[in-house]
This record gives sequence, C-alpha cells and structure tokens, in this order.
Amino acid sequence: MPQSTPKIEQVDTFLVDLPTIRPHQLAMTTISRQTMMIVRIRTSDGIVGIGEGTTIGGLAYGPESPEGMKLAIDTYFTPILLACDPTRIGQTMAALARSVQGNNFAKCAIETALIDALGKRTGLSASELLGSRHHDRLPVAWTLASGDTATDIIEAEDMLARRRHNIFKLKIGKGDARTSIAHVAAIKRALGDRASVRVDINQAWSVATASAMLPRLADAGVDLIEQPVHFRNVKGMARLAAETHVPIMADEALNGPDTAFQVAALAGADVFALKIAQSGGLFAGAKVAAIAEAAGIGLYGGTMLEGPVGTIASAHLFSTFAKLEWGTELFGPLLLTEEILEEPLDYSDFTLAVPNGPGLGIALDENRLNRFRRDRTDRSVHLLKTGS
Ligand code: MUC
Ligand code: MG
Repeated sequence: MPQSTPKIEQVDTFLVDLPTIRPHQLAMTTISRQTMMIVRIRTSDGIVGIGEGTTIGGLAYGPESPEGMKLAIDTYFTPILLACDPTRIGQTMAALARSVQGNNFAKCAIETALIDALGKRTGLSASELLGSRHHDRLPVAWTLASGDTATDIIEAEDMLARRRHNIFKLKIGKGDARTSIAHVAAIKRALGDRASVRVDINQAWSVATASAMLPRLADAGVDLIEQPVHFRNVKGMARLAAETHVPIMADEALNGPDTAFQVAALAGADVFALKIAQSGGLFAGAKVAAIAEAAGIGLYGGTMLEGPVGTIASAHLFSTFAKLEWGTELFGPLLLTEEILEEPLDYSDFTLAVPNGPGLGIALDENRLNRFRRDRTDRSVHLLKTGS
C-alpha cells in the first residue's frame, strides 16, 4: 500500500545556555558560556529531527545570534516549513532560500533537523544521506585560548598525555602582534614535534602587519595560519598566501559556495576551514568542499564551537570527504561543563568517532537539557528573586 507523504507538524525552538570549562579568548571577544539554539522538527509520521545553531559571543563573531535565529525560525521559517515535504530536503531548503536572505546559521540548523529526521525515517545515518563516509573517526584539534602562555602549555601537555589532542590552534588576534608571536614560539618550543601548532588571527591584522609577522610565525614552527586579515580582503589573503610557504587558511571569508568560489578564483587560501553553519547548511558545505577539491585547496573541518548536535552534524559531513588533509577542530562539546547527550561522544586516540545510528545517531538527554533551557520556569523564578 503506498504510504502518504509525511508533513511537518511542528517546529520547536529553544535556547540552551551552557558554561565553558574556562574563559575562551578570541580576537573579538572572550566567552565563558555558549548559547545553543536547538530546533526540533516533528513530522506527521511521529519522527523528530534535531538541529543546532550556535554562534561565538552572541553577535561578536558574525551577523547571526542564537536569539536572532530563534526569532527568524519562529516568525519566518516555520510558516514556510509547515507547507513543505520533509522528505524533500533540497526542495524545502530552496523554498526557504526564496523567502529568506542570508541567515545561514538558522538555515543550517533547519537542514540538520531535516537530515536527522530523514535518517531516522529511512534507517540511514546522516553521512550516508550526504554521500557515504570515508572515515569513521576524525582527528580533532584543541584550541589553546586561556590568554596565558604557561596555562596553555599545561593544558596542551594534559591533552597529549590523555591522547585527546595533538593538534593545537592558538588564538592570537588579541593584543600586540609581537607579543603574540613570542607566545606562539614558547608553546611550540615546549611541545616540539609532539604536536602540530597552528594560529588563528580572526581577521585582526592588517595586510602590512600580517606580511611582517608571517615569517616570524614560520620561524616559530607554525603549520597553518588562519584568517589573518578582514574577511572581505581576499586579495590581501592572496598576497599573503603568495608570500609565505606556511599555508594560509580561510575561515570567516567563507560564507557558502559563492564566497568559496571567489576565494578559490583569487587564490586567497591554501586551505578552507569549512563550517556547516557559515556555509548555510550541510549540502552547501559539500559544495564548498567540491570547490576546494577542484581548486586544489586543502580541507579542514571547522567549528563555531557548537554543542554536540552541531558538532556531530559537522562530523557526518566531514566524514564524507575523501581527503581531510588538515583534520578537524570538532571539540566544541569538550569546552562545555555539561553533558547533554544520553550517551557521551567518543573522543579518544586524538580523534572523534562518527556515530553509526540513523540520522545524526545521537539523542539529547531531556532532563539535563531542561536544566539549562533559558525558558525553564524555575530559572525565571530564580532570576526574578535574585534580579540577575
Ligand atoms: C574560529 O574562528 O575558528 C573555532 C575554534 C575556536 O576556538 O574558535 C572557533 C572559531
Ligand atoms: Mg577561525
């Protein structure tokens, strides 16, 4: 008997605030908590798909915030979604694209939930729906961003000893560039060949400063230099990439296939830090990867410091890339103090395991999640009482 097409019955969004294990210092902000916008899409055949939209420091990093994503989905996405066929993800995302400009992070959260739902319906994992995987485990970098050299070295030694990470990214966009180089050199000296050390400037330098600092970073033993200049300055990136033998990686410059094509066409990067949210979704992320591959640009699996839902969605996509030369930085859940999954993710042997179950292959622990929901009733009472 032919089965009727399921419908989207409900789109539910809520915010979850989770503290970080320590302050995380970037060029534009220092974060001590992450806010996840979680979306749940319920379909008429009883399936619930989950997605996540997370930013760094509210609006400090880019033009979307978790609160803004919730508003956009509740107000503008949901009426469109309620008229869509959830089994036709491409068609549904095209319907959204016709009525919603930008909002890449919110679109990614919705697409993640649709892929999770389709996987649960068909019994296939998200990676199979995305083209099937090349890898079951992905190398995972850790970001040293305490703001203090000695603390960062202790942290890195601990990660090496526990075989959790042997790739370290240092956030060096804040403060004086020369002091930053001394910080990088001290960490690399301490770790030697036991670890790969990379830096992320988060757009903080001018081309002139970057041009002066790049040879010093090379001398310090840095393996990869991420987004040294403003995201729009692709020609500046191209100049720097031509000047140095240390690979230059684009991050903020990539906002989906169009910008990826521009960066590739102008030779603005040797490596792409591919992020599903910045790309506007997983299928858009796959297109960014195809552009990189065609242009001979290396791939690195980036993060917006998402919690477990966004992290695992990213892992499924990255697992489908034949060549993931630079590994990933899918450590977001490890930066949070709280576990919100029924079964914790498997981070071991310097890698993250890509789950095997249908869809994303993870389940949220509702009790734990409820404790950190911003709209939870006992929290509102607490806030009223304390006035905080
Ligand atoms: C970024 O710019 O790459 C990724 C890792 C991290 O520590 O911050 C993010 C953002
Ligand atoms: Mg970056």
